[in-house]
Amino acid sequence: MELTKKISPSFMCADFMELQKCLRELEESKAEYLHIDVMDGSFVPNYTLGTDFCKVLKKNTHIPLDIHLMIDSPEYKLSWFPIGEGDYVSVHYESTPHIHRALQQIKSLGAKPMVALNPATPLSTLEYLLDDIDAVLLMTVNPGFAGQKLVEATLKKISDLRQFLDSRDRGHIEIEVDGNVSFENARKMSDRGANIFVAGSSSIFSPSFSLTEGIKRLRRAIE
Ligand code: S6P
Ligand code: MG
Repeated sequence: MELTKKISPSFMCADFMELQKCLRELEESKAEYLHIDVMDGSFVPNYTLGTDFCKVLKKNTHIPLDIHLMIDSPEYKLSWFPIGEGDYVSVHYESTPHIHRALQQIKSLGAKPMVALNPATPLSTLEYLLDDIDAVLLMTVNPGFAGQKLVEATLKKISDLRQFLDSRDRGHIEIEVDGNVSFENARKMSDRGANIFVAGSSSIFSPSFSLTEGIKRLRRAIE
């Protein structure tokens, strides 16, 4: 099954003094999602965007949100977010003993559940979750910061995941990649079966060209 290739710009990489301009440019460039990184200083060693930021975005754009929760025990906090039909919400397998419950709650809020895996977390963790997810987010760096270098072993993990899903008759489950998705790495990731690309400081958010140009270049790399 050929899945549509989509781009999800990472808002933690945007110029915070120019957010409105950035949003309009992403709308015009037809970005498919807005990737919002939420960190709690515990599951990952950093703080970033939060519930109020998501609410403002939700009110001001029609682009669906792609909320990446890097927080402990997300199942207790999902109702704090403005999520609904068309949005993706990802929760980390490593962040809770109740991953199944968290995914079910995302579904009950009307959004699409996605499970996220750190670079070293094996694919076997997905075996009993396949009926509960629309996508898998593969971290291709360790979560917590933008601007990191690719963990090379995750390239093979993308092909392994595609095969894992296809061999279990789950060709419809999407694969999102997040971390150092440069133009060059994006091509390799696309060839291996990824179809949602989190675009950050290593691709579209650059001082050398506009966001519009960045999205064009990234589309050329993944098609
Ligand atoms: C990292 C976070 C990511 C980053 C993105 C940055 O913990 O989940 O979504 O924002 O990876 O992109 P780049 O190109 O700077 O690695
Ligand atoms: Mg992310």
